[in-house]
Amino acid sequence: MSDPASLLDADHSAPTARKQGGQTTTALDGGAKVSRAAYRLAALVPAYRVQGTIADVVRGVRRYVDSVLVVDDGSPDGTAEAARAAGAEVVRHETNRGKGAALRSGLVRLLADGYTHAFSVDGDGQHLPEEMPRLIELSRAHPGAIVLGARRIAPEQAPVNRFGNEFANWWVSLAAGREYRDTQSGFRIYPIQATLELGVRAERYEFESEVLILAARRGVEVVTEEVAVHYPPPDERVSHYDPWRDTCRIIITVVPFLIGLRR
Ligand SMILES: Nc1nc2c(ncn2[C@@H]2O[C@H](COP(=O)(O)OP(=O)(O)OP(=O)(O)O)[C@@H](O)[C@H]2O)c(=O)[nH]1
Ligand SMILES: [Mg+2]
Repeated sequence: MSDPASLLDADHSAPTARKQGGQTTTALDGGAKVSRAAYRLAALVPAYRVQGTIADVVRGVRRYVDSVLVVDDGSPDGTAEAARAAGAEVVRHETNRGKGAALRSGLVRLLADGYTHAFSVDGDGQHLPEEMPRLIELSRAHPGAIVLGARRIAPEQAPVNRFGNEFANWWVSLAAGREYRDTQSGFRIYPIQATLELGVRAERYEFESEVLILAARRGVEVVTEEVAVHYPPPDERVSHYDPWRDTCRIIITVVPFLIGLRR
């Protein structure tokens, strides 16, 4: 496994890279130019009522990134305090606005702070920090791309979620016009500016689906890498995902693309 420090410092120059004003830029498929020399990565953790897990998440991910931003989305518990005590910067929404709204707030804040890339990691501890280096390496090699960590979920780990995931994958892939293996994974690296420019509207869990549909339609590359995840036993799991409500929201996001109301 790569040493985190080398990932932060390495300069992976691609064959198409060329020097421009002292910085190396690379022309990408969508015409976007990303400065390789200026690659700056922060972790972005959307968090809602995760006071029991957030400190470990912050400590786990900070080894691999320049800083950790937690967006506490109106949690009534001690999520924000625990995140701060573990060394994260915290942005707080006064009321709960949803995972998508939290990710968008975080992306805007990180861009203003000079970061080029954001590694989104769930606050409930399901994502494994040790899986980050491979994705970071891919992101450095494809700085204009969204790097997607496709979760390896064993059938016995989450039978209900599995059906919902397959269902969402099918619809989202149809609207995107290309096949995606895991459209719901929140373990991703976003090129911040390009992602904000997609104009994603979703406020809740549909954010992840809408990003992938818009990315496919606008020519933003998506690179997928399989990752392991941790699923605690069902009685210990805290999930805010409501299979009916949130799956309906995904369908409502997808349909306008299918009937030509959105492009
Ligand atoms: N900011 C914010 N984060 C949220 C909200 N709902 C969920 N999250 C975070 O999003 C991440 C994923 O939420 P989960 O409820 O675990 O959803 P999931 O991982 O897709 O579903 P499970 O497989 O059931 O765990 C966690 O880090 C939550 O803290 C919200 O309303 N606002
Ligand atoms: Mg979860």
